Amino acid sequence: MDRTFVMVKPDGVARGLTAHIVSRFEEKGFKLAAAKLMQLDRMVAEEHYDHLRSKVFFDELVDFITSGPVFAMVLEGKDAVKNARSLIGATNPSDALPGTIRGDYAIDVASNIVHGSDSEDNAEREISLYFH
Ligand code: DAT
Ligand code: MG
Repeated sequence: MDRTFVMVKPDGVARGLTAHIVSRFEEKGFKLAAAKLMQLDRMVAEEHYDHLRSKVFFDELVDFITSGPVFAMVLEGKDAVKNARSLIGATNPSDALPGTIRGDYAIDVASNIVHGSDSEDNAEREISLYFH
C-alpha cells in the first residue's frame, strides 16, 4: 500500500484542529497507520526542511515548527503522496482552493497548518525521520 507522511503543524494543534484534520484524511479514504503528538527539536526540524536551508525564511520556519507540539502521521492509501497533497492544497493559503485544508483553515504561508510529503522518496525519508 502507498504511504505518505503528514503532520499537523503547531498552529493546527494549538487551534484544536488536530482531530478535525485527521478526519479530513480519513473521510478522503486514507487509513491512519501511525501517529504521535511530539515536540520537534531544532535538529529534526532542520533535517526535515534541509532543502530550504538557503531560503531567507528558514530560521523563521524552524522557529515556527518547533514552537509547540505537532501531530505526526503515516497515512496509507492509493497514490498517497499525490492524494494527500491535493487535499492539503497549495503552499500559500492565498492560492489554496476552498475545500482543501489550507484553503479552508489557513491564511498565512508561514503558518499553513499542515505538512505533506512532496514525493515518495521524501515520504520514506520523513517517515524514518519521525517514526524510528
Ligand atoms: P509545502 O509545505 O507546500 O511542501 P515547501 O516545502 O516549499 O512547501 O515549504 C515548506 C514550508 O515552508 C511551507 O509549508 C511554509 C514555509 N514557506 C514556504 N514558502 C515560504 C515563504 N515564502 N515565506 C514563509 N514561509 C514559507
Ligand atoms: Mg514541502
